[in-house]
Amino acid sequence: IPDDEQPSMVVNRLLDLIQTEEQERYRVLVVEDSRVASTLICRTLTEHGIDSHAIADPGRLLEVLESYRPDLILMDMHMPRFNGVEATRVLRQMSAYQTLPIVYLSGESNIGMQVEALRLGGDQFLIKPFNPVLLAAVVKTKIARFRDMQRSTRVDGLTGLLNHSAAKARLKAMVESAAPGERFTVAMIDIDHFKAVNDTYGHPVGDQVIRGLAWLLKARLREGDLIGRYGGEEFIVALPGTDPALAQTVLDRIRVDFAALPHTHPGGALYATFSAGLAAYPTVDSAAALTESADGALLDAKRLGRNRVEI
Ligand code: GH3
Ligand code: MG
Ligand code: MG
Ligand code: MG
Ligand code: MG
Repeated sequence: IPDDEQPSMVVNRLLDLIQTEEQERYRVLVVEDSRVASTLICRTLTEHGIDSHAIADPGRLLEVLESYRPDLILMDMHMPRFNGVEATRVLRQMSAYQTLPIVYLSGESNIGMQVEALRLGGDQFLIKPFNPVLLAAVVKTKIARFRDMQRSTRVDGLTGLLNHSAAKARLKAMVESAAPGERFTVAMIDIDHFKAVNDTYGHPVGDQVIRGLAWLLKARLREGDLIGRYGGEEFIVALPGTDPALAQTVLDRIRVDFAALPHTHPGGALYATFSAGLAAYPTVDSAAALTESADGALLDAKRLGRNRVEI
């Protein structure tokens, strides 16, 4: 790979490969007091398909982080009102920004200062004037890894659904951001007599049953619906804009199809069922009360004989 200013086709191709499967474009916040520098940085990022937003005053950092939600910060070091290193140190004390990639892009050539900047929370140090290809590569690779890491803390490994804490957080956000008059229904779903499946066919076959239900839920529900694996063989679902009667119809169809879904095991196929309980927002108006109420309805469904959906 040549290291002159003109990137070869090979280098450009390598860069393109870094961001291929992501649907959401990468977002970079540029903190830079020089207008000339920030224009050049943002143009370079745009040329590589990366969105950016520039601020000259780190005093606005927290407010802009909230609204723009960048995947990475490109941080200048020396700015009139505030120091980039100080800003970074402050961000690292906030739980929300502990792992956000922060890359310095500064004219500071003193190695001691650079090391200190990294020690206080920076992830990498790039020097001005910058090489545009190196800048794009650093930004893309850092963001790709950051997104992978964020994803792995939210997603359940067996099913690919949101895990317990991510599903809970999503439900809480649904309640907090609900507009007046908005409604949705929450369902707690639990596979029936699942212990017997494990005891009879073994844990790996039990896992396949769990994955089967996860697949069916993903296939049948909409893009904006919340689907999470709440516990071992328990799932949580929330259907925006859906009243309990409609949610019951939707889940009843899934229930019937799940009961007919064969799960193969070495000796043939087994069939499983689930029970579900529903709770409706805003009749029930907090995330905790919604899961509790849906859990109560689930218990009713179990008592009433299982393989049914109760409100
Ligand atoms: P019920 O109809 O009342 O829900 O009966 P159940 O047997 O499904 O209820 P219970 O909650 O007692 O059993 C759930 C079982 O799920 C117990 C646990 O060993 C099993 N389990 C939990 N997580 C997993 C998992 O990830 N994989 C497998 N294969 N089994 C799991
Ligand atoms: Mg500066
Ligand atoms: Mg259970
Ligand atoms: Mg149980
Ligand atoms: Mg169960």
